[in-house]
Amino acid sequence: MSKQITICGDLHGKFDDLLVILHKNGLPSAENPYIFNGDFVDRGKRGLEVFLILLLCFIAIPGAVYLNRGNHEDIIMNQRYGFIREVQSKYKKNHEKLLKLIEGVYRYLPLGTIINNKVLVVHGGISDSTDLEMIRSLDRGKYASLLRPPLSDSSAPGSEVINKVEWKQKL
Ligand SMILES: [Mn+2]
Repeated sequence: MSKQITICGDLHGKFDDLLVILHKNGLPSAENPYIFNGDFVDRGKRGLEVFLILLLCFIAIPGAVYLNRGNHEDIIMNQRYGFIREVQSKYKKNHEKLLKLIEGVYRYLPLGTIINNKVLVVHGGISDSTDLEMIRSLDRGKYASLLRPPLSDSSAPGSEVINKVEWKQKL
């Protein structure tokens, strides 16, 4: 088990900042793990590079990197804050396919990381009305965007209400 863990927030497409952090604080490893606490993309020019390097670390170095979903890991946010334009300009032919894949990855990013069963790290913090048990029980793959509630996939009475209550917990 590592002695320390580094929590890093809101890179927002600043690839140079990521490199400086890794240079000064050391490359991610099981002994030097990082939590990247969401908002990898939008605003900066190199969101794709940031996100791909983080995903690569996640896959290539087990236990080195934990990735939380921020409010910008959301395809509708990306339309407003620049990441869609970035991907379109870098991948003129394949941007649609790539963005579909990215949307799929967003759905499976966890909302939070728990350190030593004591500290919960989430991008937006929690409020008085946050129901941690409900968050634990969420099927996170259901949510492509926090800005639009999911369509109810059941015609059972009340199912849409439940979905909206669940969805609100994520805001
Ligand atoms: Mn942010």
